[in-house]
Amino acid sequence: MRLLYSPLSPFARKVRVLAIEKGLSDRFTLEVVSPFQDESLRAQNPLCKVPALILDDGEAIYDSGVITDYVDGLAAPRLIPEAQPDRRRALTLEAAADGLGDASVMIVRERMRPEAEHRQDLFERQGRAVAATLNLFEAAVAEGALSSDRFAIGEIAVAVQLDYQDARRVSDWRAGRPALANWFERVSKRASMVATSVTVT
Ligand SMILES: N[C@@H](CCC(=O)N[C@@H](CS)C(=O)NCC(=O)O)C(=O)O
Repeated sequence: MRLLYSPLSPFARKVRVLAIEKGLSDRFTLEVVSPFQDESLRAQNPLCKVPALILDDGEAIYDSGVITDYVDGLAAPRLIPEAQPDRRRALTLEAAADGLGDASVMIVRERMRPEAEHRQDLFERQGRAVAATLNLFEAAVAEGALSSDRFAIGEIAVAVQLDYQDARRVSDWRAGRPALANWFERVSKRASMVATSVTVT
């Protein structure tokens, strides 16, 4: 299988971390693609986004949630719970984390535009989404919904997005969120997180 990814994409990193946690990383060849520069990606994913996974028979699957679902089904241990209510809770956590990523990518792209053209309404609306999801994660740590005892789909999705906040300096997310900061400090030391981390200079 070929995983088309960009090193900084938190969505692609979610897939890579899950594959490492499951001991499946040697089943993939990794191919770096620049979604904003390489239009050839559109032949595999009409949205021209990473990640995209190309199966051995050439079938392309996306987006990251579909890929993690497929990869999780390849081998035990299951990192996406199969039984309710754990399944919907884990997938809702993943959806919140992915939404944090979408809002953050919008902010980062907007910042790259000339300052005079910056859309303050975009910063405000997406900034509210970022702050509210981070607050939800702070509460989730306190309630045990974000666990230190397991590193399953919800935890993986949140961890990669928190690191993206740092990499792209999206927000000062640790301020006022001590439980989340402590939780991240612990999970970011996992081999899967270290192996996939990228420093932006
Ligand atoms: N919902 C998608 C989001 C993927 C995504 O937004 N990827 C970004 C990179 S971080 C991308 O490829 N963006 C290109 C674009 O928006 O045109 C997923 O979970 O896979």
